[in-house]
Amino acid sequence: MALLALGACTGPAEPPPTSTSTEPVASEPRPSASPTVSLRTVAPKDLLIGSSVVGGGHLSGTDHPQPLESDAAYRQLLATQFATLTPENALKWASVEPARDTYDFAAGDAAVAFAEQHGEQVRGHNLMWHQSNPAWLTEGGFTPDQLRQILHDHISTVVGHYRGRIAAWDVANEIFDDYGRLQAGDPFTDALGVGIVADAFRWAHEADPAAVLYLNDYNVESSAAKRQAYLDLARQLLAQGVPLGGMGIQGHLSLQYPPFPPDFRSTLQAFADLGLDVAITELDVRMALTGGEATGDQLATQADWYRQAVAGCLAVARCVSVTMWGLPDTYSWVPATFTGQGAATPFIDDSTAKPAFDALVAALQAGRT
Ligand code: 9MR
Repeated sequence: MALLALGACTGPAEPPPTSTSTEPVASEPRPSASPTVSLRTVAPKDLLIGSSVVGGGHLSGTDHPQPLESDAAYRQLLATQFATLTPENALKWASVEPARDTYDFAAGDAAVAFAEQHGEQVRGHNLMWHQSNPAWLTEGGFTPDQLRQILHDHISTVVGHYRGRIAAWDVANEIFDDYGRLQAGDPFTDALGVGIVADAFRWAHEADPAAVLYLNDYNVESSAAKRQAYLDLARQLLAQGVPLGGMGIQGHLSLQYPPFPPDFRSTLQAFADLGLDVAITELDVRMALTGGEATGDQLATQADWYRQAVAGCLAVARCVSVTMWGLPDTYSWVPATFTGQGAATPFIDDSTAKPAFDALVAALQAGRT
């Protein structure tokens, strides 16, 4: 099969690596052409390849692009390349319940309808988190009992609204810090302790018994303490009969911290061994940019990291999906969050793929190992 039309060497000459560079030296083609192959077509049937739907909803503090509304090439990219989509912001608390008991499903509905129109699944993100909560919730002075009621009503309403249409939900997002302690700032675990997580899963299950319900976090593959906290919690929840169905490994990786996380695959396997589905839910590989540009060497290393992430998922039978976050680079969350960093996704813009795209195609074509 002649599937790869990417990789022609069209870019400028690379600057020599500096003596302080931590990136491996390699020569690799510069990014080039629009993809002529679809990731979802080359992926094995039992591995869904996905993307977030950037923007969506109305979070204060950041000016989010809304390309699903305004950018036809972006819609084309999402429609042709992926088998699962995750609204990046549209279903967060501040977007979906901006005032108490007042719900705004417009952006979420648009993303879900788009996915359905193109035969794609949807992951719902998220139902409790320490960020992107509305002021009415965080500054409302609610008692623990009131917070319990508020969380119940939110989960029942939001999950119920999409009953049968959202295949998997990130129920509890980033509830532990990198030391394995409860993450401060989540209004619900702050007030009610980790026990509220079990209730959140039960309420989500009542609202949509068919949805697979996930814990979800970053650095699980690199922080042993965080990983252990999740393994312990998952065991407890399962022992109590809580409808926990999966563990989401976000996969926000950085070339500034080489090598590729050595425990990536064994982390997926450890959760699979508990009987859970596992998913890579927010994969991206950011890097420090010199003069706003990635070097060929950086792009080659990035491609290899994308390959390793997908290969890790393919090696674990219960790994069901790999979702990339905030693509293409022009819409990624990274530059606004990490000054001087970016180029984190496999696409420069809506129609220009990078070496990471070739690596994804090759890894997916290799199939399950
Ligand atoms: O990419 C998201 C960005 O657009 C939002 O401003 C930000 C705050 O809501 O959240 C980003 O996505 C995060 C995700 O929801 C949870 N894991 C970390 C992601 C990157 O910060």
